[in-house]
Amino acid sequence: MSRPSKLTVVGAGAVGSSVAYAAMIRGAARHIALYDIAEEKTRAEVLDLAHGAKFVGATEITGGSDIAVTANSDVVVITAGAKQKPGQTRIELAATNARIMGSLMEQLLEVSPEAIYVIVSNPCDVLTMLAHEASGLPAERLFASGTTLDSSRLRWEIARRAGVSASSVHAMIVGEHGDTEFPLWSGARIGTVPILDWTVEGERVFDEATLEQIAVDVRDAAYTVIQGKGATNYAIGLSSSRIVEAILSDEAAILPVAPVLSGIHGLDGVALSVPCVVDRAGAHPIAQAPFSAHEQELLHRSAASLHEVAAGLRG
Ligand code: 6V0
Repeated sequence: MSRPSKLTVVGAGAVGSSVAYAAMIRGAARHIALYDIAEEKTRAEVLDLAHGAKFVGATEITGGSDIAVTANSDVVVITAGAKQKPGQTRIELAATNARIMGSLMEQLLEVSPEAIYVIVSNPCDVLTMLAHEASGLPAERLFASGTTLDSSRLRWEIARRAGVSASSVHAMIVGEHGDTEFPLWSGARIGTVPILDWTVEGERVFDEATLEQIAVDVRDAAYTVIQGKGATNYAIGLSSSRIVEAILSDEAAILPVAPVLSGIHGLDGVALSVPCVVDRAGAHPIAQAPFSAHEQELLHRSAASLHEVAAGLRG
């Protein structure tokens, strides 16, 4: 009999506890472990989740501040680390989280050498690059959640204007999870209709200015949420669970996650979100996914920005 699937969520803060909650409700894994150095907080989160066990499918919830709770995981989602403080630069945040990630990865790999690692902590793409270099893991087994969340925000923005369900919108944000991200408009469809051709009561809904506004709103969405409530947690919880489900059910779902690329769109050694097939072996970028010449240029701009941050951290 095969052993039950195990998901470990590292970090029991706003994001990590929401990842565990979403994964529990969606039945993403048979066993969910929560690990954080903050012992009391983690114990409380585990209890609170476990108290809801009656209302969901058969999921075992465990956790604590001993790395042993993470052992033999199939998937590890990493949300540990600081979040951006007012006045703090991205590079300062990156330096703090890179330090945390360095020692964490070493300990996690020791007890879960076969796991697939998904990095959510920010800046998730840069942290993936550094963790990839330090761990030597194959690129498909270590990737950032990247623009999975941003793409969900994009679909919601399009869907509410088009008057259709978000699941019927086929559109993605790619590139960095951050300021240089951009929508792949060239491939965006509502049902089978190219986005620019979509009409409501005979009127076109989307023109270039609307698309530009949507891209800006999606890019800045996190700032808006953080300003109001101090963190973003529900949508990243659901997005991360979605990635875990694709892995554990060997789904071959196409999601915009960010492994370190080699030879994709002429890019090497940089973790950027591009359409990837996600299955039990990890994330595999789709080499033939079409990008317009302008989108290629934007992707290379995103890569240059990430290389710069990573170089700053390598010192
Ligand atoms: P939080 O609520 O401060 O939680 C962070 C947790 O990490 C705390 O409970 C800490 O105790 C814990 N922690 C720190 N160091 C370690 C360590 N060495 N080992 C284990 N645990 C540790 O932050 P929040 O949960 O709001 O955010 C976590 C991270 O997710 C931040 O870096 C955010 O920027 C990032 N996000 C990434 C998103 C994405 O789409 N990639 C989306 C939202 C947030």
